[in-house]
Amino acid sequence: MQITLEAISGKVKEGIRITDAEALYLFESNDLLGIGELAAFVNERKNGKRVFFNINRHINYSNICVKRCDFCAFSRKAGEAGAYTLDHAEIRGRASEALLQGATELHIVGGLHPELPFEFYLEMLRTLKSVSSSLHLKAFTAVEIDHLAGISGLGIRALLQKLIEAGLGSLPGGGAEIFAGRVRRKLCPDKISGERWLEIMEHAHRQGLGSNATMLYGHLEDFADRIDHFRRLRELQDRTGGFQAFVPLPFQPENSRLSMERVAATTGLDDLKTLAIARLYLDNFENIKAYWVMLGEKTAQVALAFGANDLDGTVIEEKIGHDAGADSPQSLSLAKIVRLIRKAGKIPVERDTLYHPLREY
Ligand code: V47
Ligand code: SF4
Repeated sequence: MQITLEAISGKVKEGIRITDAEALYLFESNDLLGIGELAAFVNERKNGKRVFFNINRHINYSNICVKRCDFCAFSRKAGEAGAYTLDHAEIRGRASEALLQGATELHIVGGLHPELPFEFYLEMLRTLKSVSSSLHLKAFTAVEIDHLAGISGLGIRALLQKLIEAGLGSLPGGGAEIFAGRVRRKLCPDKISGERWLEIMEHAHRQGLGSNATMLYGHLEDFADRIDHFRRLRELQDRTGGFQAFVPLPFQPENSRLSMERVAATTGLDDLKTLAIARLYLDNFENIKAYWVMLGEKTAQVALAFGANDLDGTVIEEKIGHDAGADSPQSLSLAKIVRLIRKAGKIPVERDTLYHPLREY
């Protein structure tokens, strides 16, 4: 049968999965509104008019990293200008501030530090939990988990168990970049492979740790690579059900080696289409997050009409996107998030990290 948007729409409405060829057809189509309408239909069927957000704070404990991913404007070598590592007192101070501002979650990630001992990470989690046992610690990408396995000498299962005992609540979705080896070898040649990222997530899910999944797009990949990424996530989600949300991350082109190669920022059309196709393809993901830090507030708001049901959070002190030139503000107030969602004709719902509703506005 010939692939058309009408045929895809018929399948989707019957709850039948779209194929890779159909996803490619959608990526190559310029019928943004047709694709968006279908994604919005699927989203409303799952989530009604409710749009989630949470109150969180990012803590990037160190930007010192032994890797040099071509797209990253955040990392520094030890001793380089701008390199920093927060000590536990500073980390505790940030958590206390976050608590006063109503945060329920801390999003904690950093570079792969050449010298910090494993105990630093355990102590960091314990310190944060001692600020308030109710703060959810969403910490360490699969790339950091692999690094911690290396420095602790532990297998992934034993390592995760120790981190859980110290207070880890879930894993963020970073480090996935793009799984396809051909692109990954150019983009971040010495980072763990896509296969290893998926293996670590599978371990985490089987140990009861939820996680998110990201995809960094708009650099060297093509549409087939994005679909390959989606397919591997959908397959893992079929096996474990452990992914809480999918978060597409548009490449921010400033201050990195990749920007020297004149990779331009993504367009609004590409951002909205990618979100909408993610909603259609990833039929086993409940939540598609429009991450306003990288999309910008206005595109993130419009994304709510293209299949997204989560605006992430109030996000205080984000560094990774802002070091790479993201021109969104450093944080959004609760009032502003609520307004963005209401003005999109939706109902704002504050959630916790595990997507339990806390308060409807
Ligand atoms: O892994 C790095 C990406 C990620 C750039 O799980 C860049 O809820 C764009 O994963 N342009 C970290 N992206 C951020 C992240 C994240 C953010 C928000 C929510 C969640 C979640 C996860 O940022 C990295 C990398 O993929 N990144 N540099 C850049 N120049
Ligand atoms: Fe290091 Fe992560 Fe930046 Fe790569 S993306 S250089 S691993 S901080």
